Amino acid sequence: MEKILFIIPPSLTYDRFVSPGFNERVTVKKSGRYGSPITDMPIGIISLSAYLKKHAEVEIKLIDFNILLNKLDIFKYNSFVSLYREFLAANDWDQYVPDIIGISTLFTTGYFNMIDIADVMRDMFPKSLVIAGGGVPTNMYKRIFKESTSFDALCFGEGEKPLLELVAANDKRQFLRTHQSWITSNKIACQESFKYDFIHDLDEIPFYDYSILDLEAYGLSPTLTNYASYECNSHPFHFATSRGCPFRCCFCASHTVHGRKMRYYSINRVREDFIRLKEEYGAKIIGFQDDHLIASKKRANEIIVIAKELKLKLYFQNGIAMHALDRKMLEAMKSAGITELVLPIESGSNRVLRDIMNKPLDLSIVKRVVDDCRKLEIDTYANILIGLPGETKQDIEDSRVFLKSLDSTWFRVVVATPLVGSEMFETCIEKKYLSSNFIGCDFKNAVITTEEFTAKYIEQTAYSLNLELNFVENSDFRLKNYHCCPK
Ligand code: B12
Repeated sequence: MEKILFIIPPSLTYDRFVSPGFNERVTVKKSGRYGSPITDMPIGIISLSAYLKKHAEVEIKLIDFNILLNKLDIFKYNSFVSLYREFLAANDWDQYVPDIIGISTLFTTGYFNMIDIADVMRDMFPKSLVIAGGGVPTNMYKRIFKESTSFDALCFGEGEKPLLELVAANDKRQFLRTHQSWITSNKIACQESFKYDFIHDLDEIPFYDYSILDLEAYGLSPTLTNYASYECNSHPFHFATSRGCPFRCCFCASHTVHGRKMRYYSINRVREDFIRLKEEYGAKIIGFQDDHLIASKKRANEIIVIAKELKLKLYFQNGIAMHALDRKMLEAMKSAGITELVLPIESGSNRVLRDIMNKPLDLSIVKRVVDDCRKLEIDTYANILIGLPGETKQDIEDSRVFLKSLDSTWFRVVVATPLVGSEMFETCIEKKYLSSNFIGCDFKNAVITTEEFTAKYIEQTAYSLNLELNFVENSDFRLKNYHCCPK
């Protein structure tokens, strides 16, 4: 029986945790005010766990440091490293010697935490294999191997098949030398290239292994509690019914892990899994994590009908491609009890959408969808980004004027963040637009300075746009709509 320990590093830096920015959500503990780690269920890990358990004899455990940070009443550590060490020692993890330690790092913001955890684990368990997977290892492997000697290998792209083969291999180190989805320092030195090893029919992955999660703790995830209509007495269960996205938005890095071709779970599987979530776990709410749920309108409709039959409440927290949100689709959503939608509008300037973001969206569609949602009493949360390379102050002004005329319920205005793996990141590197702290950056903390604007200007403009669109010009006030949001 192979023992596998998965670890999820804190997804924000220590500095951001102990001194959150003025414009960030904070968590209050007995010892003070701290940044607020987001804790959606880690679908990648519960998918890997389910797949391994189906095909191999494994014992799987998980430590999610974001959950731990949220649960601590008092934070007394002068670094995350002291937290890791004390937590592992206090909970007897040093007695549990895993064969494989797998760190999952999806976000650039978790980069240094991942390196520190690998170093701590290497020190505690010199004989275990230390590996990592997710968007950060896939895109930053050269830098990781330069900065740390603690990793045996990094996974390129999705991990189900590569990890299963690693678990099954008798000589694991030899296997890592030969398989093309495993990145090692030697292969980098020999300039070898790496390949994805995707599962094409997602039905091959069994029901996600929710059993390894501390479900109640994940229930506190702020991504859903942010919604006005969220009912605190119920648990969100995260789920993805597809992988991949064909679009080429310049700010997105998701394709570097999942590719651009859509892959799906069958509708029957979605139904079976929803029923199981309901019956085994008492699920009432599903939080979708698909990048492009509405790639097929017919399929999306079928999913909505299933949820309606099963009386499950649905949240689409990543937003839904707006061109697919025609009146019929919105009506179907409303009749299934959907009372809010995140709209990935991204900019109120057609020039920025088309020429800079490569986003297949036109503002006439935005206006139509927002107006339809208003009529159907669906609250809308408009995602807006400013500060991309190539964007001008005039573009931001054009965007502001358009957004002020839009009746979206709320606006989430954030600063453009150069995600490693995105086209925007490459542009920033090429043009030397990035400040040195870009690794810790998140959507509140601007790091791009161009010939047109400074990072500080973008941060301040995003903040004032937030005040202007959500409060001074609040659409509900403007429309004299004073009743509470619909339930
Ligand atoms: C769900 C999600 C979240 C959840 C994550 C929950 C979790 N722990 O998994 C939450 C809400 C917390 C989140 C937050 C953020 N997110 Co997010 N998120 C996603 C999203 C939509 C889906 C992730 C997912 O479930 N994918 C499906 C599963 C199956 O894939 P996976 O998790 O990648 O896992 C596979 C592989 O990566 C690999 N793998 C993963 N771990 C491991 C470990 C080992 C050992 C191995 C071998 C393999 C392996 O195998 C897995 C199975 O195939 C992705 C987009 C996407 N589709 O990936 C963005 C994405 C990961 N997020 C992104 C970003 C930027 C953020 C935020 C920074 C945004 C923000 N608001 O500030 C924050 C960061 C957190 C913070 N600072 O607090 C970017 C990351 C890019 C980057 N370079 O940083 C992505 C790629 C979106 C994008 N448009 O580019 N996010």
